[in-house]
Amino acid sequence: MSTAVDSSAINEMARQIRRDCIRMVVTAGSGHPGGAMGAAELFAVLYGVVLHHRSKTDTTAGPDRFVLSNGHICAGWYSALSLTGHLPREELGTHRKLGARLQGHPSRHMFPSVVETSSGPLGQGFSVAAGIALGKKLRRDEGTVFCIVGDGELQEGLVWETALSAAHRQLDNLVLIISDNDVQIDGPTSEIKRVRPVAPKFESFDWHVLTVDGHDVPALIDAFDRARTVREKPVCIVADTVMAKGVPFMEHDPKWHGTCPTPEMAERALEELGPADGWEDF
Ligand SMILES: Cc1ncc(C[n+]2csc(CCOP(=O)(O)OP(=O)(O)O)c2C)c(N)n1
Repeated sequence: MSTAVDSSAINEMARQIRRDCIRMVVTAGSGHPGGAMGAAELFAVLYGVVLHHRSKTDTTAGPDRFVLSNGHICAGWYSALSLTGHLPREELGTHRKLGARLQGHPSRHMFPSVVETSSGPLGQGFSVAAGIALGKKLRRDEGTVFCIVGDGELQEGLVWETALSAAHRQLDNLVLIISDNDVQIDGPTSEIKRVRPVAPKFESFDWHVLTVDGHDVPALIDAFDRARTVREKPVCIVADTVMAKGVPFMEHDPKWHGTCPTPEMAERALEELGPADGWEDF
């Protein structure tokens, strides 16, 4: 159990993830800052508190496993990996560069010791995560498979095939985290193709559902603790998040799904986030 955690350190980690997202996208000249910044506490809590890995260099060695199904928000994931010793900090400057490990969508080919499956085609990562969980069950392996998806991603049919299969197989070693920010690439999810309310949909598919403020670190830690105790059902954590959280002029705006800020905007955004504290910028 993770009760004795200093949540102020995890909040600080989330703030650094947001700074890194802005700087990575601006350094690359393109990318997806908004969803990544909105999921900063999810990455910070997972990598700072929840995930147990035998190896810093090979997280696929278990016992826990992680899949980022909404691969476009990988800037936040790479930042969390760098802040917890899985990557050199300076490698963040190679994001989206040809030949780099830190591709614009996670590449298993380029980074096999961390990326369980390449992701970008929405829905696919979740189905692979469920397959990993089933494999672990069949081998009676310890550990849990954690997978993040976006709310727009829930529009994919594959998500619901996977949800059916995971409940049928009673995959209680699978935890799905939905970053429910009501934003997708072209606008508000509720206007494009409504997926809310999400919790009753997963409940009706026989999942155990927890709903939580996705920026509340103690509440997230508690949800992950509870998720590990559920038996005979997969667990879905519906995390209420804000696109581009932490930078008021970017928050909630679908533009920041996949737009690179100008250098002037980036400067303003970094000012809003406050200076690096405890970590060096890469
Ligand atoms: C199968 C598939 N269809 C379409 C796309 C194009 N696409 C990329 S991201 C995205 C929207 C995803 O929305 P959400 O998961 O809510 O992401 P957020 O805006 O919150 O980052 C779409 C439609 C894709 N990557 N894969």
